[in-house]
Amino acid sequence: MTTETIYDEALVPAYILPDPLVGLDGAPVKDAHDWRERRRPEILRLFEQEVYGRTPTQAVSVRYEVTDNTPGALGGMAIRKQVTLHFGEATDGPALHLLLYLPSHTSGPVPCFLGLNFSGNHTIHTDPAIHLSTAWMRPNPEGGVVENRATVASRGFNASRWAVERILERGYGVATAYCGDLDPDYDDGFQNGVHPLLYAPGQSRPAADEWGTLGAWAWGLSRALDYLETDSGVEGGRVAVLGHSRLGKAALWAGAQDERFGLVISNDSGCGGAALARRRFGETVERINTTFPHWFCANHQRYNGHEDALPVDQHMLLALVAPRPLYVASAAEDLWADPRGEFLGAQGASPVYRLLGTDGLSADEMPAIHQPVTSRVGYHIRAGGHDVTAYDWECFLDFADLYLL
Ligand code: GTR
Repeated sequence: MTTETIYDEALVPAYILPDPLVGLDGAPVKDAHDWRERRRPEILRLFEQEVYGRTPTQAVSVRYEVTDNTPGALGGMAIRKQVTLHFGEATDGPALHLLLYLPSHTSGPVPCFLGLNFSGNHTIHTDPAIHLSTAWMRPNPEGGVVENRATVASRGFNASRWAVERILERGYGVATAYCGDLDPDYDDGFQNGVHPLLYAPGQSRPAADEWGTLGAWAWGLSRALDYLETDSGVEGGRVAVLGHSRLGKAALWAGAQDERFGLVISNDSGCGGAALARRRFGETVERINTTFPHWFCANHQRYNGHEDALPVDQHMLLALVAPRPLYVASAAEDLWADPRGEFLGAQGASPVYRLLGTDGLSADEMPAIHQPVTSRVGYHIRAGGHDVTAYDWECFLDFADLYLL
């Protein structure tokens, strides 16, 4: 690694952000139509080519297998469903195991939060009826992972990150699936997970401008949404996609590409998520591409140490969500994810929101801790470190009450 990590605002280099409202040819975006027809597709293409890689568009056959449909779960407050999405024709092909809780006390379809989890559905709650994942897991001895597999000791390990009861109480559903079902989180040259299913004949790994692991995770979020749209308990047009950290990056990329998501929430997504790359504060493009060479497309490696050469920055990813509501959450001690860079990302997306006739982020300055900004682009910074807390969920729910309509 060539440079020290920057944790001091005074060391952030001067930079000029690309203007989301000026095309590559230098022509300013004239109006909403021009954004929609010209600049938005251009920005999307740039993120495909230079950052996350292109997502294959060919259809994959998907078979839904309902393995659990239980009213009266969680002491009576929830309907629990577990549905396996089998991709492709092969019986041993990749499959996404979706866990869905819906509130018992509502009648009719409800709005829903959808996000991937890090370590299996069984970690998000102690509910013993959640199927224990049998998939490969990253090493995590404290989390009950033994030889890259979950054990019963993993149950509920990440429950503090999923305010399931609170979400249900407030009238929302919550759906989640393990990211590793889509692509295990290690660099294997894309031989496992869903990539091979979508290779062209004779292809054995993605081209330099084709999807990496974040792309596969985002693709899976859209497949999960396909299912949720068919579930009579869920209001298909009111699904919020969210994610924490690497899964926040995936949620943003999913929300940018798939406009069916009615609300997009990033929690501590940092570098490659909501934080501006050009600030080089905390994690940098070079660091992330070195530690996680499989997350982005191969072309992204060109920008290691050359952030200014990127034709985009992350505010433009956020702008792709416009005019849909967007919420960015940071944590004060999570300097690796650059909270200020995340705030500036949200702010930088705002001109696009305004062009489209809505408000963007209403704050000119970063708000104080625990002072959420609730304009159509929302933002908060809370005390503490890299995590998803009850406070974060309370803010997401308040924001969803306002905008996931
Ligand atoms: C870190 C990585 C971050 C973030 C985080 C996480 O190691 O550098 O970009 O994604 O992991 O996912 O918790």
